[in-house]
Amino acid sequence: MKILNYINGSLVEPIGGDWLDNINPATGQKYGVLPDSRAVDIQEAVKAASAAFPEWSALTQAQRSNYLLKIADLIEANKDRLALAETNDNGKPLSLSQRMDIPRAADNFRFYATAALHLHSETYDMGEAGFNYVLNKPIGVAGLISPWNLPLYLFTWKIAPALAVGNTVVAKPSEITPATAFLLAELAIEAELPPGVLNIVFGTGVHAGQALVENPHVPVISFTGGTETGKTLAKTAAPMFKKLSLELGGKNPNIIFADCDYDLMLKTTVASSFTNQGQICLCGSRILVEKSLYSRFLSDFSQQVSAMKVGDPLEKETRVGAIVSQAQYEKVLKYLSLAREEGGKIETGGKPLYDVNERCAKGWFIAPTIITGLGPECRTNQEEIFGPVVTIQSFETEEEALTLANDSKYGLSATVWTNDLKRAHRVSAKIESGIIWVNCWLVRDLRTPFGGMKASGIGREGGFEALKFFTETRNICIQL
Ligand code: TXE
Repeated sequence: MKILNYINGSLVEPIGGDWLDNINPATGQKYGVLPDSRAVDIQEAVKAASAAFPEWSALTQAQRSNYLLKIADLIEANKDRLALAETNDNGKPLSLSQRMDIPRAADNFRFYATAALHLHSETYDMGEAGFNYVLNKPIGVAGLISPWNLPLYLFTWKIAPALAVGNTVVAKPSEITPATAFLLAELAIEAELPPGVLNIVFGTGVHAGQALVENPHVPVISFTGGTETGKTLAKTAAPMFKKLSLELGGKNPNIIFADCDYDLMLKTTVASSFTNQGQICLCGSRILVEKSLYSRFLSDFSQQVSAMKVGDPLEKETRVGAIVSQAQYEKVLKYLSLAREEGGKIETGGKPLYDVNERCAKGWFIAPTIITGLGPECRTNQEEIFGPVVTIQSFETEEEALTLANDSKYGLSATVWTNDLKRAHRVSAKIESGIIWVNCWLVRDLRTPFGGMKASGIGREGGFEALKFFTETRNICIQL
């Protein structure tokens, strides 16, 4: 697959003629190329987006929404092609791409196309003094940067709200998983989206990403990725007074009380620990179990995890696919060595797998891993590993559970398992996370605000928050 930039409605090569290899992590083999775009490519895209902004922002909300609904329909009509591209790029099981990533990409466009029709404003009658009203207007060119773990899902989650309320867009997907973004560009052309409204530029963070963030004609930036990268990005954007949303890493607690619905908890905990090879910022990587339940849980959980099929992402029985890149693979293996050095006990997994099948002989696979015997202060429990690795710690009291849960620089999501209604509310309100699931995981309602606290980022995506993020308000006061 030769991926091209999508600028001003056309598919074009990088101006400087630099290319990157696109690698399939399941086979470890190159299967395409993508532009290694530089500032000059970003400038062309920003120019096109700026030129398209007046007309796009002047359309009625219904006219813009119709374009987004068309794209949603095209995503659904091309779901098999998109799911295969997602899996070839990311290494996740094809069944997961089909079940989660691609349907959610269509939902993102459909949700924001319709939500934007209901974005309300405010007016206040001040009697003699006159009246106040608030105008929500699009900002201009939105710079959107997305990561490799849920490529099309997170890419469209930024593009849809930004376009819906009238901004034009320059979007840069992760260079590690570019394929579905390229297919989305082809669908935008098929939807006859006016040239320059959406521009997709491929390349690395240090070149294309950095150029987008520092471009003076891009007043709003939405980023999802690593916390360290978020810091770099904020350093560039802050002195330019850009509007900034940062969705960063997480090290999420999964708190299990003894009175939980055990079978539901066990089944869901396997999923919340290892879905997408544990490469979802919402995975529950720190499992905290009430002492009285610890031995039973450890035995049952270990047994279920060691039975998970780690395999070729194209095979339908596969539950755990390939790690997204050689760099991420080596990063996770380094953390497994660190866990051993810190005194951790590997209950299951803890090693790379080489004998997946012939096609995947050179792919990057790691057995889902459970580690016990580590305290909250160690690096294994403090740092985001972002792979198929969880630790288990036990607690005796609710206060101890909360202390362990909040002992993290991150604050993205948390899961609480209990059938005690009062405790569910009490504990949830004290957890320092932006998203809390009780007796479930990854149950998402697109109307809700999504985001973390502490080192997990700033700002909120999702729901009307995302639409408001991509607008700026004018408060107009009129004396009668
Ligand atoms: O993210 P990066 P990576 C975590 C996870 C992972 C770590 C790094 O722990 O191991 O982040 O992952 C672009 N200016 N998460 O390397 O580097 C880059 O090209 C502008 C959690 O994928 O943050 C890519 O498009 N852009 C996260 C995007 O930023 C820059 C999901 C993300 O890349 C840039 C993924 C720069 N200076 C990883 N440097 C989550 N919260 O879901 C890089 N980029």
